[in-house]
Amino acid sequence: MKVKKFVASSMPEAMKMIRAELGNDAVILNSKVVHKKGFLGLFARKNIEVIAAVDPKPATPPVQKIKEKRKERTEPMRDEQLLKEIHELKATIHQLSHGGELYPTPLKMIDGHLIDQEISDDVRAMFMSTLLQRWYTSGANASYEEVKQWLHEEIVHALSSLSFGGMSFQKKFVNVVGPTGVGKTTTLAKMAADCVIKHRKKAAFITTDTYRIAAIDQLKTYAKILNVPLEVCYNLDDFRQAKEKLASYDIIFIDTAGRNFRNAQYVNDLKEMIDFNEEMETFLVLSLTAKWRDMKDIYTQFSIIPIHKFIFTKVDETSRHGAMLNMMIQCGIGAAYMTHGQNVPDDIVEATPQLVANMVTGVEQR
Ligand SMILES: Nc1nc2c(ncn2[C@@H]2O[C@H](COP(=O)(O)OP(=O)(O)OP(=O)(O)O)[C@@H](O)[C@H]2O)c(=O)[nH]1
Ligand SMILES: [Mg+2]
Repeated sequence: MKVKKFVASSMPEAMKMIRAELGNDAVILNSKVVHKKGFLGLFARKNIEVIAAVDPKPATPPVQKIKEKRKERTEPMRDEQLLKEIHELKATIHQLSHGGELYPTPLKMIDGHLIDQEISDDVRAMFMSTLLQRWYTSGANASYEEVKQWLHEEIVHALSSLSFGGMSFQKKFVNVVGPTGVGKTTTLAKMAADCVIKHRKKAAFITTDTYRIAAIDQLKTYAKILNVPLEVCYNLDDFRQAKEKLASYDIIFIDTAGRNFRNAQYVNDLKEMIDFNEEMETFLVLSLTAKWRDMKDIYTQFSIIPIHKFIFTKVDETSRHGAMLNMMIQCGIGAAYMTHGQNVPDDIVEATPQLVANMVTGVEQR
């Protein structure tokens, strides 16, 4: 880390010097007012002394920078004074991100927006720390709209390392799992329609949902409309037989029964019924109308089977979209699709980090 002291007549002047010498990634470690003595002790001038630092490593996404800085805290540093100042700065940032009251107005408004979107406290603190750093390094005079734009960029950065986009078409089996009534069957029908109509693949359905009488009929209706076969499986033997029978098909869509996710036995039953091998792409379907803490419990329950991506449904039924951001950041799993209505095959879009950022910030960007 390169650390340097700057003395200027005003904060904007100091920021200009810092940007020119250390670049836009520089962070302010400390600032104070100093008095420069004039002739014979007269005409003392007020100046601003700013200590700034920059990490000479190549550009790292800001969210990752925060994580790296946390790691650095444990490493011994030679300069005791610098270490003290960094700790003071961290304490200030922590205080700001937890109190909120001390934020400059545009950041305070952003914090309120994140709370309204039901972003969890730790995810919110992570974004607010990054925004606060950007606020000071950019001259501390950005507007609310500019800070919102930064938030959009930071969300895209934070999600950029996760896997996004629809079916890979690399796996023969596509499987949807999740709690009751989230839209698994409807979403599977939308995905199958896309596969048959747009991608001209030879598709088939398997259902292991034999708990509700109407469940088989529901999928049968979609199979009829799409003119694809449907096999009903009651156990792993049935599943293996269906697999053989449908061997000549390109993609097989598997519907599963929604059960109370609190019952761990349900997820174990799924393992008994479906052969989760490397040919299978499994999506955990979550409704945005659910509480995000419940979503987390659902994920924990389902994590004994390999979950490739999330599908977020019922986006049209809520204006709070923070839950999906919380889930993706905390579980380290991206999203395949978002669904926004009951119409098959229309109400589905492929998920992207930009789309998530658009929904959370309200900033429209492609
Ligand atoms: N508003 C809205 N409704 C949806 C969406 N997706 C599904 N639904 C509706 O949600 C209800 C349940 O959908 P299903 O597809 O049967 O849900 P499921 O997860 O298969 O349900 P179980 O098999 O009983 O666990 C139906 O009325 C669907 O039309 C969506 O994106 N938005
Ligand atoms: Mg269903």
